[in-house]
Amino acid sequence: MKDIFDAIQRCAIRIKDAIDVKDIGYSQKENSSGETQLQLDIQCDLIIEEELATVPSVHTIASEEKEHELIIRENGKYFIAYDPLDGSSLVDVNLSVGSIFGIYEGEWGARNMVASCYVVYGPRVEMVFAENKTQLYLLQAGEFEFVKEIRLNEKGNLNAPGGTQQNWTAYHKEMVDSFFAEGYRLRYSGGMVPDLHQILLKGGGLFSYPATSDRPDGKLRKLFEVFPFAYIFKMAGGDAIDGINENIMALSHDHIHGTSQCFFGSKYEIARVKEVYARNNQ
Ligand code: P6P
Repeated sequence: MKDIFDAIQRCAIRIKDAIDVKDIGYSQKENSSGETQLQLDIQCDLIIEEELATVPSVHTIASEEKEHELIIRENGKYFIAYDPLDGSSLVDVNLSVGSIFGIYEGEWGARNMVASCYVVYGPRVEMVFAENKTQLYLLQAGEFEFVKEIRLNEKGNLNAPGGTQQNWTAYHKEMVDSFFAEGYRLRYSGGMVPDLHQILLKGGGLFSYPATSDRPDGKLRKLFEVFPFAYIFKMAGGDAIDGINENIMALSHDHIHGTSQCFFGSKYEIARVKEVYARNNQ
């Protein structure tokens, strides 16, 4: 696993340099989700492909920016799904963005996840890596230095409600509002990585991206985004669910770009989501 950790560090340093250049125009291409790709999306995808391809333990990689997986070496052990630059459209308004990595052993699938990682490119570049615990690293003078283990409080006070509100179900809106009525603060930038990073580092809260009338299967991708953050939150003493199944890490995926509604947070908030969704999906 250390060879993967080291490769992700090299990716992060190269991607940070790529972000710092001035031209971030759109390409003429679309990704598998029909989103127009920034030149930067394509560049960051190539950086990660180059670096992961040098790692002997890697079998196959899959990018959110590419339709199909790429077999690197048949005798490899790990399958790595990555979102090269999540929230990349926020770069041109100078908001934080991130890279997300899901590391699966032997085959794709939540049950095979053995580690996950994200890098957040903001005023500072930080990395969170979860294997048996969730650990924070800070990029300083070209090296990622260990900072601390991240542990969530039982209850937080940040509320990050994703999705188009006019397309929420009535019971989801009622649930989101119930947290505001308890004094929770709205913290939502539209970037999954910084929005979840804030909840992790500020002790807790709730990030939600529900099924909506325009996105009945949710927006966020299981292999690239949902399972990696679910793993990170669970290893940090929080929880994650899809609102329907008991265990999100037992969810199957119909194809590598499959999506799911998802909720990540402290135990108190996730218990509320479970109760509301169970009551309204009987
Ligand atoms: P909405 C960015 O495009 C992204 O994939 C995630 O980073 C983010 O959490 C979500 O979409 C934001 O979606 O519909 O709330 O703008």
